[in-house]
Amino acid sequence: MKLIAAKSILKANDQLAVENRQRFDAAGVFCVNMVGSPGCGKTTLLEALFSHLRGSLRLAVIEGDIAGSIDAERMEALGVPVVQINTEGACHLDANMTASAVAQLDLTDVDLLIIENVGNLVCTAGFDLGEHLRIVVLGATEGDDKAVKYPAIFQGSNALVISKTDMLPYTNFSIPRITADMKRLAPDAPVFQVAALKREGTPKLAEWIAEEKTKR
Ligand SMILES: Nc1nc2c(ncn2[C@@H]2O[C@H](COP(=O)(O)OP(=O)(O)OP(=O)(O)O)[C@@H](O)[C@H]2O)c(=O)[nH]1
Ligand SMILES: [Mg+2]
Repeated sequence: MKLIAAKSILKANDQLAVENRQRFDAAGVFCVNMVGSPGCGKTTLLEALFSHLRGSLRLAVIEGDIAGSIDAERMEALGVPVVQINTEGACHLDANMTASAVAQLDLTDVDLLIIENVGNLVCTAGFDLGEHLRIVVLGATEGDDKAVKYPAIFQGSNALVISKTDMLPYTNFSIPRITADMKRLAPDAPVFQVAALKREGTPKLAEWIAEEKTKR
């Protein structure tokens, strides 16, 4: 019997992630990995962030989806350079897929690269892509218990974005509860509240990302 431990696969991924990060650093590219469950509002948030940042930073996107190019088309419509990765079933991106996508981009033209990971709160947690920041997005319609139930992704993130806050009046989602849970899991991570469709809260998040970039 041949047995491959998941640990060794993760180790190989970590090595590739280090190489991706070195590549980004050498090119002066700041990389953000955006994670969250399907439909939590990642692409809509990207659309808002780009409208705020495009005057000051040169942007590019890698879109991770199991199939199709819907999100990449949304980015293309904004004139943002984009590479779509189709994982064909895999529930997360890994550092190897990221490296292949990065090879399709001209990094000399990029200041901020945002990777929209496959919609998933579980598998995405275990795979470093080489990013500088990981941002987890949680919709106000998804339940305020998610940090307790899916701790790894929250623990491994540098910020929590509560999205769709315009829906708060229609749910029992408690901002104090999720904020307290995030504080316990990732004490240094700020919590943002956004309603991306209305561009509410998104300027502040864009400002924070730009500020984090200057720290590298
Ligand atoms: N009410 C409300 N709906 C939103 C907001 N942001 C996104 N949505 C809606 O949520 C749905 C999913 O949004 P997307 O941005 O495509 O979500 P996503 O996380 O990129 O989805 P996947 O890539 O499939 O994982 C769409 O119908 C959006 O219009 C918001 O601020 N308020
Ligand atoms: Mg999307």
